[in-house]
Amino acid sequence: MHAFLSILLLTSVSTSLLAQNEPIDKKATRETVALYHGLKTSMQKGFLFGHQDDLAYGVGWKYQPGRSDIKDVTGDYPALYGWELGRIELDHPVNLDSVPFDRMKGFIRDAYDRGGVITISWHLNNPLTGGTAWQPAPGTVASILPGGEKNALYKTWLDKVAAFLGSLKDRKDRPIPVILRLFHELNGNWFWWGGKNCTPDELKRLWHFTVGYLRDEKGLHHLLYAYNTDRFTSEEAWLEKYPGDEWVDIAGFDIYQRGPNASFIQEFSKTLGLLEKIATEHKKIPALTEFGYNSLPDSSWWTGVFLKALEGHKLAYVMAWRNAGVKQDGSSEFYVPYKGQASAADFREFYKNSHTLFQKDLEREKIY
Ligand code: BMA
Repeated sequence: MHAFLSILLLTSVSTSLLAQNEPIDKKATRETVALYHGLKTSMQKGFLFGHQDDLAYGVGWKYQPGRSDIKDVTGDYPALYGWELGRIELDHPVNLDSVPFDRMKGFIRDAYDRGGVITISWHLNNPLTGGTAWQPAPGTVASILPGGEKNALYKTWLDKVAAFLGSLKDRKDRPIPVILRLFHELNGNWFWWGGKNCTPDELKRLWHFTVGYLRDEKGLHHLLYAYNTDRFTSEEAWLEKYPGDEWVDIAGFDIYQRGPNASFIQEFSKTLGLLEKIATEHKKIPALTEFGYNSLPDSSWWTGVFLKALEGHKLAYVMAWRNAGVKQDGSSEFYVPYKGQASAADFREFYKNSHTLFQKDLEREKIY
């Protein structure tokens, strides 16, 4: 009797441990579960290197089949690709950075075909005012929660996102797993869902509603969910709007260098330590969901600053923001080198480092 009870107990303990070691979606597809475990395994060796909009354009070029600034510099593709859905909610054919959604679908398929990992963000407009994501207004989050005046509108927006995500299929017609990064940088005040523009409780309810809608109403089971803040200085700050362990797969933050190297290395490294602690305690996969040093003015930034700060830390992936080049307003924006850029040679050294994983490393890792 005693032995029987303890076996029972052991079984239930190991099941609950196991339960925390799986995607939050209990019906996640085989490939999605494989990605989840693949990331946990690959992070023991190093981090996947990712880049936003990598295949769509780079500095000085747009839509050249097979091209990528990372490939121009290293001869290899990134391991992870970021894409953005802003304006899909308005039925626009192109996103807020002019990337056509139909082309995006093709790029996602090509990357997945090579074993690449896909992550998607959504700078959705303000559903209350019709302004952009950067135009907060009091009551916006409350207005789209169930019972709110814009909940029905928000559901139609989620329907469009779900249709796009649902249409991402591989050559065998199976859904392509996507890391969906909802309501990013939510500790900053610049987005309508961020900082003081809503209460922690409102954001948590919005998260629960959104995940529940996509997963249970729309039946999408090829998604991992990433929760990320901007730079932060304490565990409490990161957790302020955290929707709970059963609602998040990946834990991350975004950070951009805007000041001197030494203080950036110190802050970045300290923040990575905090993230690792949080990820361990909450059994989540840690990731640097966005980073960059605009226009890369330091020719040895990759090995001298970025790698230095990452030393001794474990992350599943890091994702550099987009190589927009010269934008319509005349300003310039890029975060990975293009051929001939000052930090290109150093980026090749970074590429050779055993902790940085690109496409060719993925072929060995078999992440899916
Ligand atoms: C910002 C900039 C903008 C862009 C936005 C959404 O950080 O790159 O140019 O429109 O992200 O992708």
